[in-house]
Amino acid sequence: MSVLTGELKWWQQEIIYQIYPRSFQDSNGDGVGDIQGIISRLDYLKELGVGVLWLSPVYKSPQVDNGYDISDYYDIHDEYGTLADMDELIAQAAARGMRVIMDLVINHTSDQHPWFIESRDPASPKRDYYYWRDGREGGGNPNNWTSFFGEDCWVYDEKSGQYYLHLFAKGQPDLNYHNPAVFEEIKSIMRFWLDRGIAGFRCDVINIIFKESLEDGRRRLILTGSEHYISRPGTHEILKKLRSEVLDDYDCFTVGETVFVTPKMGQELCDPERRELDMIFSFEHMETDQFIVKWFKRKFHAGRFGRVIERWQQAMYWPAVYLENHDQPRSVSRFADDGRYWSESAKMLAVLLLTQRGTPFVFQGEEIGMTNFDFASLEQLQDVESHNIDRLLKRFHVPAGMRWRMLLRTSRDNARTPVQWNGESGAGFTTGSPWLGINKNHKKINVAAQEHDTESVLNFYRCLIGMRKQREVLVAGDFKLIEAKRSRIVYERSLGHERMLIILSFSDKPQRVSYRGDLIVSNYSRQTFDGRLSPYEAAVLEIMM
Ligand code: ISL
Ligand code: CA
Repeated sequence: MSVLTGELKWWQQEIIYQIYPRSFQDSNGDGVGDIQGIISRLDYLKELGVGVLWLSPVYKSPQVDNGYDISDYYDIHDEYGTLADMDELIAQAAARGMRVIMDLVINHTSDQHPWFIESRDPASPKRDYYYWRDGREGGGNPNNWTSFFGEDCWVYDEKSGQYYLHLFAKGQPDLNYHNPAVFEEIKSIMRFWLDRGIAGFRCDVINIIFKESLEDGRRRLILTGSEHYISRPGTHEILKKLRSEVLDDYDCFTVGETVFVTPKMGQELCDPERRELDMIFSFEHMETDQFIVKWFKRKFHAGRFGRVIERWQQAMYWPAVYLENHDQPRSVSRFADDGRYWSESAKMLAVLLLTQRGTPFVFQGEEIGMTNFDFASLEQLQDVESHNIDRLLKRFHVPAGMRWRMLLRTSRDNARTPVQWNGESGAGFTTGSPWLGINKNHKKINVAAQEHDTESVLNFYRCLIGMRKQREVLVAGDFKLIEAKRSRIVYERSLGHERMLIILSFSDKPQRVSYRGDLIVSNYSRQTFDGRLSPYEAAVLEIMM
């Protein structure tokens, strides 16, 4: 599926920047990022060279899961601002040639959403907006499913005498897509925002929205029951209809977050002929350092990583390329070295991100090489998932030291610490007390320190983004894996007569390779390439044909 037909669409030529609004920029000193804060950084984003901003949810929300629990889809969360602020952001971005996309969280709402509150009354017309079921005969949950956040996925509601389903936190009841009224509600929500001028959606856990049946699942270590809802035909139907009944009326695109997808499922979800999604985020490359479940780590292996990347580069018509988001630990801490070779490592990963086929997504702070959170106690973590998991592991008598090590490496808060704008006490993020701790390394790793340093990670990103825009071979050229082993990944991009070779070291030891060509990108200050690779070196060679 790697042959492209016709011209590239605008969203295939842009670099997308993910903003986690809570942690991006606070404008009023309450310690929480907000929309005015984002507006104040638009020039920075423009200069970085990104063309689209994806905002994690800014809708009204009790913030049980930082906005992924929505209580009003038609309004902005108070801490973040107002609808007028959002309109201003869209307009100010447009004035700089940038577009904004929003997160569309439609698998579930908040339990504080008026639909859910009404639905707790069994006689309410909203009852069927959610999955309400009787317990089993003799007591207990309606089925044996388990949730994404390490708990049961049913809650018994005294008021209505039944249980409701939630695949994520208790405060996130799942919507029932067997009910056509729910589908109509979603269509109006999408139109509301598209009419305000947004350019598309990142669709949260979109491949699991349709539950085909609520029967017991095969028992598994994680997500018992998932065979009943992962990429079922009902989901494909909904996506096709959202496309033809809403999205087709706008110049927009969608990128679906899809969990537990295989390349075949992924390809089916965004095959242009089928007209469902435009791109998806797959997770297999993020799982190469995990052992069955994310809380059990295995050593990162660049060879395994490279082979997974290759598989998805080949499988997808148009890949969404990313190494970080708000749910994953920081890439430089995870896949390379955030110590001695921090700068080389962050730049090497930038090359990996920006030389693959597809549309790259940069997560806030990745462009300055932000590292994992240096938290020192569980109390410093805010994420509902981290606390649930710790409780669950404790119940299974996993020793405290082991639980701690797991959280250090896997907590989603690793990615969620405030953006490090400068070396001052609030890191330029806030003048108040930040909602989540700021990494102590902000004294060294920050935007202000990198802004005018020609050797900085930030300026490396700027150059590379600029170069990618000039060279279509990097955007759309064929991808061919040449080598993938523990110490390095090498691949080739080609388009017509153009050929580039990308050599990435994942080792802290020097290596020798036999590739030669004109050196056009290096994360070391070199003019030519003679086959010697320094630790974590990245070299892009142009090969004349
Ligand atoms: O982050 C994960 C595990 O640590 C994933 O399983 C994650 O829960 C899954 O990718 C779904 O993520 C999305 O939906 C969640 C929300 O908490 C995440 O932040 C969001 O990206 C529920 O809305
Ligand atoms: Ca604020």
